[in-house]
Amino acid sequence: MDAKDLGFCSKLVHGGALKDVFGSAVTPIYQTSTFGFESAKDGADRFAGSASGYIYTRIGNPTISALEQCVAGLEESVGAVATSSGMGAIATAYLALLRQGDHVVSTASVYGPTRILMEKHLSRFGVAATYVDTSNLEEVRGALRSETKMIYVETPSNPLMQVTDLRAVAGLARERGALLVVDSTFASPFLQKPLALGADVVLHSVTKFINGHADVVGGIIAARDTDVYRRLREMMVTMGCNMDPHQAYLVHRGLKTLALRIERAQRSALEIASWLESRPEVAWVRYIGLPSHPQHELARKQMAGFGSMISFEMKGGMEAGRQLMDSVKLAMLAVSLGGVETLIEHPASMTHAGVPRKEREAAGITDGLVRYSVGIEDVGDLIEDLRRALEGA
Ligand code: LCS
Repeated sequence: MDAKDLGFCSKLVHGGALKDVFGSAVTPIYQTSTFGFESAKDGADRFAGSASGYIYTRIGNPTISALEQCVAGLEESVGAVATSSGMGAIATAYLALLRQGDHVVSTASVYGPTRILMEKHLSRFGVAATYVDTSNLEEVRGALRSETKMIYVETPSNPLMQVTDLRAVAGLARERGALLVVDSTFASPFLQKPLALGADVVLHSVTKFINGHADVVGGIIAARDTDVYRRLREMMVTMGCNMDPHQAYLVHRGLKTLALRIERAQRSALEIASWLESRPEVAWVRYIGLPSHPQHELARKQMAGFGSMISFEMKGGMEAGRQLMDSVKLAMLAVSLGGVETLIEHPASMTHAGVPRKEREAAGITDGLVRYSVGIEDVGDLIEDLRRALEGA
Protein backbone atom coordinates (compact mmCIF):
# COMPACT_ATOMS: atom_id res chain seq x y z
CA MET A 1 0.00 0.00 0.00
CA ASP A 2 1.13 3.54 -0.71
CA ALA A 3 2.14 5.16 2.63
CA LYS A 4 0.08 8.24 1.64
CA ASP A 5 -3.13 6.19 1.59
CA LEU A 6 -2.71 4.78 5.10
CA GLY A 7 -4.92 5.94 7.96
CA PHE A 8 -3.44 8.12 10.71
CA CYS A 9 -2.81 5.32 13.23
CA SER A 10 -1.23 3.09 10.58
CA LYS A 11 1.05 5.99 9.70
CA LEU A 12 1.94 6.38 13.39
CA VAL A 13 3.04 2.75 13.60
CA HIS A 14 4.66 2.30 10.18
CA GLY A 15 5.59 5.81 8.98
CA GLY A 16 9.29 6.27 8.22
CA ALA A 17 10.08 2.61 9.02
CA LEU A 18 13.48 1.78 7.64
CA LYS A 19 14.08 -1.72 6.26
CA ASP A 20 17.55 -2.78 7.38
CA VAL A 21 19.53 -5.86 6.27
CA PHE A 22 18.44 -7.88 9.32
CA GLY A 23 14.73 -7.15 8.94
CA SER A 24 14.67 -5.30 12.27
CA ALA A 25 11.09 -4.41 13.30
CA VAL A 26 12.24 -1.06 14.65
CA THR A 27 14.51 1.52 13.01
CA PRO A 28 17.94 0.97 14.61
CA ILE A 29 19.83 3.71 16.43
CA TYR A 30 22.60 4.77 14.06
CA GLN A 31 24.75 6.26 16.81
CA THR A 32 27.42 7.63 14.54
CA SER A 33 28.70 11.12 13.83
CA THR A 34 29.88 10.38 10.30
CA PHE A 35 29.40 7.99 7.34
CA GLY A 36 32.15 6.50 5.12
CA PHE A 37 32.16 7.24 1.39
CA GLU A 38 32.74 4.51 -1.19
CA SER A 39 35.28 6.66 -3.02
CA ALA A 40 36.49 10.26 -3.23
CA LYS A 41 34.09 10.75 -6.15
CA ASP A 42 31.20 9.31 -4.12
CA GLY A 43 31.98 11.77 -1.27
CA ALA A 44 32.09 14.70 -3.69
CA ASP A 45 28.85 13.53 -5.34
CA ARG A 46 27.03 13.23 -1.99
CA PHE A 47 28.09 16.77 -1.10
CA ALA A 48 26.99 17.97 -4.54
CA GLY A 49 23.64 16.24 -4.07
CA SER A 50 24.10 14.13 -7.23
CA ALA A 51 24.51 10.88 -5.24
CA SER A 52 22.35 9.72 -2.36
CA GLY A 53 23.76 8.64 0.99
CA TYR A 54 24.40 10.11 4.39
CA ILE A 55 27.40 12.36 5.07
CA TYR A 56 27.47 13.61 8.66
CA THR A 57 24.85 13.39 11.43
CA ARG A 58 24.29 17.14 11.76
CA ILE A 59 23.23 17.06 8.09
CA GLY A 60 21.26 13.83 8.27
CA ASN A 61 21.14 10.38 9.85
CA PRO A 62 18.91 7.33 9.13
CA THR A 63 17.38 7.21 12.63
CA ILE A 64 16.56 10.92 12.52
CA SER A 65 15.27 10.64 8.92
CA ALA A 66 12.89 7.86 9.96
CA LEU A 67 11.26 10.16 12.52
CA GLU A 68 11.24 13.07 10.07
CA GLN A 69 9.54 10.97 7.39
CA CYS A 70 6.97 9.72 9.86
CA VAL A 71 6.03 13.24 11.01
CA ALA A 72 6.17 14.59 7.44
CA GLY A 73 3.50 12.02 6.53
CA LEU A 74 1.35 12.80 9.59
CA GLU A 75 1.45 16.53 8.84
CA GLU A 76 0.76 16.04 5.10
CA SER A 77 3.90 18.05 4.35
CA VAL A 78 6.71 17.87 1.78
CA GLY A 79 9.22 17.18 4.54
CA ALA A 80 10.08 17.62 8.20
CA VAL A 81 13.22 18.78 10.00
CA ALA A 82 13.94 17.41 13.48
CA THR A 83 15.67 19.74 15.94
CA SER A 84 17.41 19.54 19.31
CA SER A 85 14.41 21.10 21.11
CA GLY A 86 11.13 22.87 20.46
CA MET A 87 12.93 26.19 20.91
CA GLY A 88 15.46 24.95 18.32
CA ALA A 89 12.55 24.47 15.90
CA ILE A 90 11.20 27.97 16.62
CA ALA A 91 14.65 29.59 16.29
CA THR A 92 15.16 27.73 13.00
CA ALA A 93 11.81 28.96 11.65
CA TYR A 94 12.45 32.59 12.69
CA LEU A 95 16.01 32.67 11.33
CA ALA A 96 15.28 30.80 8.11
CA LEU A 97 12.20 32.81 7.16
CA LEU A 98 12.81 36.38 8.43
CA ARG A 99 15.22 39.15 7.52
CA GLN A 100 16.07 42.66 8.74
CA GLY A 101 13.12 45.02 8.42
CA ASP A 102 10.49 42.26 8.53
CA HIS A 103 7.51 42.45 10.85
CA VAL A 104 5.78 39.54 12.59
CA VAL A 105 2.26 39.37 14.00
CA SER A 106 2.16 36.81 16.79
CA THR A 107 -0.19 35.25 19.32
CA ALA A 108 0.25 37.17 22.61
CA SER A 109 -0.14 34.19 24.92
CA VAL A 110 2.61 32.04 23.38
CA TYR A 111 5.07 29.92 25.36
CA GLY A 112 7.23 32.47 27.27
CA PRO A 113 10.64 31.82 25.61
CA THR A 114 9.06 31.99 22.10
CA ARG A 115 8.17 35.59 22.86
CA ILE A 116 11.51 36.31 24.57
CA LEU A 117 13.45 34.99 21.54
CA MET A 118 11.59 37.43 19.31
CA GLU A 119 11.40 40.49 21.59
CA LYS A 120 14.86 40.30 23.12
CA HIS A 121 16.93 38.73 20.36
CA LEU A 122 15.36 38.92 16.88
CA SER A 123 14.73 42.61 17.64
CA ARG A 124 18.54 43.10 17.77
CA PHE A 125 18.64 42.04 14.12
CA GLY A 126 15.92 44.45 13.07
CA VAL A 127 12.85 42.20 13.19
CA ALA A 128 9.79 43.80 14.82
CA ALA A 129 6.77 42.00 16.25
CA THR A 130 3.26 42.89 17.35
CA TYR A 131 1.50 40.63 19.85
CA VAL A 132 -2.26 40.24 19.59
CA ASP A 133 -4.99 37.85 20.60
CA THR A 134 -4.95 35.85 17.35
CA SER A 135 -8.26 34.21 18.27
CA ASN A 136 -9.70 37.65 17.38
CA LEU A 137 -9.41 38.05 13.59
CA GLU A 138 -9.92 41.80 13.72
CA GLU A 139 -6.91 42.16 16.02
CA VAL A 140 -4.79 40.16 13.56
CA ARG A 141 -6.01 42.23 10.61
CA GLY A 142 -5.39 45.48 12.51
CA ALA A 143 -1.80 44.53 13.33
CA LEU A 144 -0.77 43.73 9.75
CA ARG A 145 1.67 46.12 8.07
CA SER A 146 3.18 46.20 4.61
CA GLU A 147 6.39 44.72 6.11
CA THR A 148 4.54 41.83 7.78
CA LYS A 149 6.24 38.70 6.46
CA MET A 150 5.11 36.17 9.06
CA ILE A 151 2.02 35.47 11.13
CA TYR A 152 3.07 33.26 14.02
CA VAL A 153 0.24 31.45 15.75
CA GLU A 154 0.30 29.11 18.70
CA THR A 155 -3.00 27.24 18.82
CA PRO A 156 -4.19 26.09 21.26
CA SER A 157 -2.00 28.60 23.11
CA ASN A 158 0.10 28.05 26.21
CA PRO A 159 -1.29 28.36 28.88
CA LEU A 160 -4.69 29.92 28.08
CA MET A 161 -5.86 27.45 25.43
CA GLN A 162 -6.96 30.20 23.06
CA VAL A 163 -7.87 28.73 19.69
CA THR A 164 -7.08 30.63 16.49
CA ASP A 165 -9.08 30.12 13.29
CA LEU A 166 -6.26 28.82 11.10
CA ARG A 167 -8.17 28.84 7.83
CA ALA A 168 -9.14 32.50 8.31
CA VAL A 169 -5.66 33.60 9.41
CA ALA A 170 -4.10 31.66 6.49
CA GLY A 171 -6.35 33.72 4.21
CA LEU A 172 -5.06 36.98 5.76
CA ALA A 173 -1.45 35.78 5.43
CA ARG A 174 -1.96 34.91 1.77
CA GLU A 175 -3.48 38.32 0.99
CA ARG A 176 -0.35 39.97 2.44
CA GLY A 177 2.19 37.56 0.97
CA ALA A 178 3.18 36.58 4.53
CA LEU A 179 3.91 33.06 5.75
CA LEU A 180 1.72 31.46 8.40
CA VAL A 181 3.78 29.52 10.95
CA VAL A 182 1.85 27.46 13.52
CA ASP A 183 3.08 26.03 16.80
CA SER A 184 0.75 23.03 17.07
CA THR A 185 2.43 21.49 20.15
CA PHE A 186 -0.73 21.53 22.29
CA ALA A 187 -2.75 19.71 19.63
CA SER A 188 -0.18 17.31 18.12
CA PRO A 189 -0.72 16.02 14.56
CA PHE A 190 -3.47 13.74 15.87
CA LEU A 191 -5.82 16.61 16.71
CA GLN A 192 -4.90 19.33 14.22
CA LYS A 193 -3.52 19.61 10.66
CA PRO A 194 -2.42 23.24 10.18
CA LEU A 195 -0.96 22.69 6.69
CA ALA A 196 -4.24 21.25 5.42
CA LEU A 197 -5.93 24.42 6.75
CA GLY A 198 -3.58 26.66 4.76
CA ALA A 199 -0.55 27.21 7.06
CA ASP A 200 2.90 27.19 5.44
CA VAL A 201 4.86 25.76 8.37
CA VAL A 202 3.85 23.69 11.39
CA LEU A 203 6.18 23.06 14.31
CA HIS A 204 6.13 21.13 17.57
CA SER A 205 7.99 20.76 20.78
CA VAL A 206 8.16 16.94 20.50
CA THR A 207 9.13 17.00 24.19
CA LYS A 208 5.35 17.05 24.75
CA PHE A 209 2.68 14.87 23.12
CA ILE A 210 4.71 13.52 20.19
CA ASN A 211 7.24 11.81 22.45
CA GLY A 212 4.83 11.63 25.37
CA HIS A 213 7.03 9.99 27.98
CA ALA A 214 8.86 12.90 29.61
CA ASP A 215 12.26 11.43 28.76
CA VAL A 216 13.36 13.53 25.77
CA VAL A 217 13.57 17.21 24.76
CA GLY A 218 13.20 17.77 21.01
CA GLY A 219 11.47 19.65 18.22
CA ILE A 220 10.27 19.24 14.65
CA ILE A 221 9.18 21.53 11.80
CA ALA A 222 7.23 20.52 8.69
CA ALA A 223 6.53 22.61 5.59
CA ARG A 224 3.93 22.64 2.83
CA ASP A 225 6.26 23.94 0.15
CA THR A 226 9.61 22.54 -1.02
CA ASP A 227 11.43 25.89 -1.10
CA VAL A 228 10.40 26.69 2.51
CA TYR A 229 11.37 23.16 3.58
CA ARG A 230 14.85 23.58 2.02
CA ARG A 231 15.36 26.93 3.78
CA LEU A 232 14.39 25.38 7.13
CA ARG A 233 16.71 22.39 6.65
CA GLU A 234 19.63 24.57 5.60
CA MET A 235 19.19 26.81 8.66
CA MET A 236 18.95 23.85 11.07
CA VAL A 237 22.08 22.23 9.58
CA THR A 238 24.06 25.49 9.57
CA MET A 239 22.96 26.53 13.04
CA GLY A 240 23.63 23.01 14.33
CA CYS A 241 20.47 22.48 16.34
CA ASN A 242 20.03 18.94 14.99
CA MET A 243 18.38 16.13 16.88
CA ASP A 244 20.60 13.29 18.08
CA PRO A 245 19.99 9.69 16.82
CA HIS A 246 19.22 8.33 20.28
CA GLN A 247 16.78 11.19 20.90
CA ALA A 248 15.13 10.48 17.51
CA TYR A 249 14.78 6.79 18.33
CA LEU A 250 13.00 7.53 21.62
CA VAL A 251 10.70 10.12 20.05
CA HIS A 252 9.81 7.75 17.20
CA ARG A 253 9.02 5.01 19.72
CA GLY A 254 6.83 7.32 21.79
CA LEU A 255 5.04 8.61 18.70
CA LYS A 256 3.60 5.19 17.84
CA THR A 257 1.10 5.42 20.73
CA LEU A 258 0.18 9.10 20.20
CA ALA A 259 -3.47 8.41 19.33
CA LEU A 260 -3.99 5.94 22.18
CA ARG A 261 -2.45 8.29 24.74
CA ILE A 262 -4.40 11.34 23.60
CA GLU A 263 -7.72 9.52 23.30
CA ARG A 264 -7.43 8.38 26.89
CA ALA A 265 -6.03 11.59 28.36
CA GLN A 266 -8.65 13.78 26.69
CA ARG A 267 -11.49 11.62 28.02
CA SER A 268 -10.12 12.15 31.52
CA ALA A 269 -9.50 15.85 30.85
CA LEU A 270 -13.17 16.44 29.99
CA GLU A 271 -14.23 14.74 33.20
CA ILE A 272 -11.71 16.65 35.32
CA ALA A 273 -12.51 20.02 33.69
CA SER A 274 -16.27 19.55 34.24
CA TRP A 275 -15.62 18.57 37.85
CA LEU A 276 -13.34 21.59 38.43
CA GLU A 277 -16.04 23.87 37.00
CA SER A 278 -18.39 22.69 39.76
CA ARG A 279 -15.91 23.40 42.58
CA PRO A 280 -16.49 26.42 44.85
CA GLU A 281 -12.71 27.07 45.14
CA VAL A 282 -12.33 27.56 41.37
CA ALA A 283 -13.21 30.90 39.72
CA TRP A 284 -13.17 29.63 36.12
CA VAL A 285 -11.89 26.77 34.00
CA ARG A 286 -10.44 26.91 30.49
CA TYR A 287 -10.77 23.60 28.69
CA ILE A 288 -11.41 23.52 24.96
CA GLY A 289 -13.85 20.65 25.35
CA LEU A 290 -16.19 22.61 27.65
CA PRO A 291 -19.01 24.66 26.09
CA SER A 292 -17.84 27.54 28.37
CA HIS A 293 -14.60 27.83 26.34
CA PRO A 294 -14.86 30.92 24.10
CA GLN A 295 -13.66 29.03 21.01
CA HIS A 296 -15.31 25.69 21.77
CA GLU A 297 -17.29 25.70 18.49
CA LEU A 298 -14.26 26.68 16.41
CA ALA A 299 -12.19 23.94 18.05
CA ARG A 300 -14.92 21.44 17.28
CA LYS A 301 -14.59 22.29 13.57
CA GLN A 302 -10.83 22.76 13.39
CA MET A 303 -9.59 19.97 15.65
CA ALA A 304 -10.25 16.23 15.83
CA GLY A 305 -10.51 16.37 19.63
CA PHE A 306 -10.00 18.72 22.56
CA GLY A 307 -6.73 17.45 24.03
CA SER A 308 -5.72 17.15 27.63
CA MET A 309 -4.58 20.60 28.77
CA ILE A 310 -6.63 22.50 31.36
CA SER A 311 -6.05 25.94 32.89
CA PHE A 312 -8.04 27.26 35.82
CA GLU A 313 -8.09 30.28 38.06
CA MET A 314 -8.32 29.81 41.81
CA LYS A 315 -10.69 32.17 43.67
CA GLY A 316 -7.99 32.71 46.29
CA GLY A 317 -5.48 33.90 43.65
CA MET A 318 -1.75 33.15 43.81
CA GLU A 319 -1.77 31.93 47.42
CA ALA A 320 -4.58 29.41 46.86
CA GLY A 321 -2.87 28.21 43.67
CA ARG A 322 0.38 27.73 45.53
CA GLN A 323 -1.31 25.73 48.28
CA LEU A 324 -3.05 23.55 45.73
CA MET A 325 0.23 22.83 43.92
CA ASP A 326 1.94 22.02 47.21
CA SER A 327 -0.89 19.70 48.26
CA VAL A 328 -1.41 17.43 45.23
CA LYS A 329 0.25 14.05 45.61
CA LEU A 330 -0.40 12.17 42.37
CA ALA A 331 0.01 15.07 39.93
CA MET A 332 3.65 16.08 39.79
CA LEU A 333 4.55 19.73 40.37
CA ALA A 334 6.67 20.30 37.27
CA VAL A 335 6.76 22.23 34.00
CA SER A 336 6.34 20.52 30.62
CA LEU A 337 3.18 18.75 29.51
CA GLY A 338 1.76 16.14 27.18
CA GLY A 339 3.30 13.09 28.86
CA VAL A 340 1.74 9.96 30.34
CA GLU A 341 2.11 11.45 33.82
CA THR A 342 -0.13 14.29 35.05
CA LEU A 343 1.73 17.56 35.73
CA ILE A 344 0.65 20.76 37.45
CA GLU A 345 2.42 24.14 37.26
CA HIS A 346 2.07 27.88 37.83
CA PRO A 347 2.57 29.81 34.53
CA ALA A 348 3.12 33.29 36.07
CA SER A 349 6.10 32.18 38.19
CA MET A 350 7.36 29.28 36.05
CA THR A 351 6.85 28.81 32.26
CA HIS A 352 5.96 32.46 31.61
CA ALA A 353 8.04 34.11 34.38
CA GLY A 354 10.43 35.63 31.81
CA VAL A 355 7.61 37.63 30.17
CA PRO A 356 7.34 41.05 31.92
CA ARG A 357 4.31 41.31 34.23
CA LYS A 358 2.57 43.99 32.13
CA GLU A 359 2.69 41.91 28.93
CA ARG A 360 1.89 38.73 30.83
CA GLU A 361 -1.23 40.23 32.37
CA ALA A 362 -2.26 41.82 29.07
CA ALA A 363 -2.06 38.31 27.57
CA GLY A 364 -4.39 37.08 30.36
CA ILE A 365 -1.80 35.09 32.33
CA THR A 366 -2.85 36.04 35.84
CA ASP A 367 -1.18 35.18 39.16
CA GLY A 368 -3.98 32.81 40.16
CA LEU A 369 -3.76 30.73 36.99
CA VAL A 370 -2.88 27.05 37.38
CA ARG A 371 -2.07 24.77 34.42
CA TYR A 372 -2.84 21.06 34.55
CA SER A 373 -1.63 18.52 31.95
CA VAL A 374 -3.74 15.37 32.20
CA GLY A 375 -1.87 12.08 31.86
CA ILE A 376 -3.14 8.52 31.47
CA GLU A 377 -3.58 7.57 35.12
CA ASP A 378 -7.04 6.50 36.40
CA VAL A 379 -9.25 9.55 36.24
CA GLY A 380 -10.82 8.70 39.63
CA ASP A 381 -7.38 8.89 41.25
CA LEU A 382 -6.66 12.26 39.64
CA ILE A 383 -9.98 13.74 40.78
CA GLU A 384 -9.49 12.38 44.29
CA ASP A 385 -5.99 13.91 44.37
CA LEU A 386 -7.39 17.30 43.32
CA ARG A 387 -10.36 17.05 45.71
CA ARG A 388 -8.10 16.44 48.72
CA ALA A 389 -5.74 19.23 47.65
CA LEU A 390 -8.59 21.73 47.07
CA GLU A 391 -10.21 20.92 50.39
CA GLY A 392 -6.87 21.40 52.13
CA ALA A 393 -6.08 24.60 50.18
N1 LCS B 1 6.10 25.56 22.07
C1 LCS B 1 5.24 25.30 23.07
C2 LCS B 1 3.77 25.50 22.83
C3 LCS B 1 5.71 24.87 24.30
O1 LCS B 1 4.83 24.62 25.27
C4 LCS B 1 7.11 24.71 24.49
C5 LCS B 1 7.68 24.26 25.78
C6 LCS B 1 7.97 25.00 23.43
C7 LCS B 1 7.43 25.40 22.23
C8 LCS B 1 9.46 24.84 23.55
O2 LCS B 1 9.81 23.50 23.49
P1 LCS B 1 11.11 22.85 24.17
O3 LCS B 1 12.28 23.61 23.67
O4 LCS B 1 10.96 22.98 25.64
O5 LCS B 1 11.08 21.45 23.65
N2 LCS B 1 6.79 24.37 26.84
C9 LCS B 1 7.04 24.12 28.08
C10 LCS B 1 6.09 24.29 29.11
O6 LCS B 1 4.99 24.76 28.97
N3 LCS B 1 6.61 23.87 30.24
O7 LCS B 1 7.91 23.49 30.10
C11 LCS B 1 8.28 23.62 28.70
